[in-house]
Amino acid sequence: MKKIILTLVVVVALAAVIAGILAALRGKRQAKGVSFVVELDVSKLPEARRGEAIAQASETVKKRLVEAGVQGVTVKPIGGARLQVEVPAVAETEKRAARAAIEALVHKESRSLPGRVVSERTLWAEEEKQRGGSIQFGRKEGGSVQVGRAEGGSVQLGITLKKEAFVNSLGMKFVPVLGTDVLFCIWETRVQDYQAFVIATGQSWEKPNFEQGPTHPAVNVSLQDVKAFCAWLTKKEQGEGRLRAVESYRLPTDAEWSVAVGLGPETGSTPREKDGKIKDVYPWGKQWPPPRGAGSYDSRLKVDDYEYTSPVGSFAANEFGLFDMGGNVWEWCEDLYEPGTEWRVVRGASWYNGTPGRLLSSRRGALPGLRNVCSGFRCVLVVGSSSSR
Ligand SMILES: [Ca+2]
Ligand SMILES: [Ca+2]
Repeated sequence: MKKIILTLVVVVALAAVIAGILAALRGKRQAKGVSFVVELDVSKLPEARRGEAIAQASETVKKRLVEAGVQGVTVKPIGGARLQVEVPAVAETEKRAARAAIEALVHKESRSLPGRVVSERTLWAEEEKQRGGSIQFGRKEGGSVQVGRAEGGSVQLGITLKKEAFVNSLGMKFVPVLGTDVLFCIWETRVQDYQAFVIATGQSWEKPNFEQGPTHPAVNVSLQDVKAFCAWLTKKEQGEGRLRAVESYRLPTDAEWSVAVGLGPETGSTPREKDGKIKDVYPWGKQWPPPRGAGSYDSRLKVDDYEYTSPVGSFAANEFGLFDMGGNVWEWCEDLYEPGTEWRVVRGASWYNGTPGRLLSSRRGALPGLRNVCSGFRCVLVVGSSSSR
């Protein structure tokens, strides 16, 4: 009898140990990734256009994920109006953030085709294979979801999906720019935007000696004027509950502007040291002279049909969806051209410029911050998470 009881105890104990080992093994199992099925709502499209629209949404979503540094992602239509999105190396605990990110991305990239995630499945790996270059999804302060890439210990953040494609009270549109923590206005600040500020505050504003419509970029604005515009708009929209207390408008920094124009790493620590250093890179690419439609520049280049400024957004947008980064008006930045001086930085050249040196993406204009007819500005929106890294 005693023997039987002892055997039973041993068997139960062994079973418990085996169960424990299995549980521990399960716990250590690595997620290889996650697969989502996204269903697109095509009900508003005529039947004949649905197939093409689904294929297009699939391609755009994939492209944006790749641009954000997500490696090994696959996106493919799987019949019906459904897309299968497989993202590698997402930890089980981060699945929800990944799901929200994918959903928001689909929503953003297929505006006419609202989509939602209808199923998700974890893809398990046999062994741990996570190394540098793996994908991380995470939430930052303020609840924003970001897609990014971890490489050699440092995390390069990708798309900020909170407030993506934010439109403010003046109709100014803002989009995230990969590699910065802010949203950039896709346009230079327009006459109609600046006019609202002038009317509300009684700010003096002298119009230029050429014709400008309401969607042309505002000119004759000093650095002090444009900073006052940003402060006024921040206060107004915080008061209206459109912006949270941690959110605000300002000018881009010189470094943020470089990222937004698509420049690679620059050498030098001040705008002056970086000025004109990277040769042969222009906002439209590497060729000279610029191709037709490159932007609003000196009419002698024959790339546009405007003698002075053009309406914002008249030419193709860059990879981030930003217009007129090159040309139309020089854009004020936050920085001093060089510490210890009063010179301020403007970027991107204007309708008045047409020489190769002036039009380089790396070119800085150094101005005393005063009003002139070639300089305007572009706003960025700080979303309140830039201090967390
Ligand atoms: Ca022109
Ligand atoms: Ca410009």
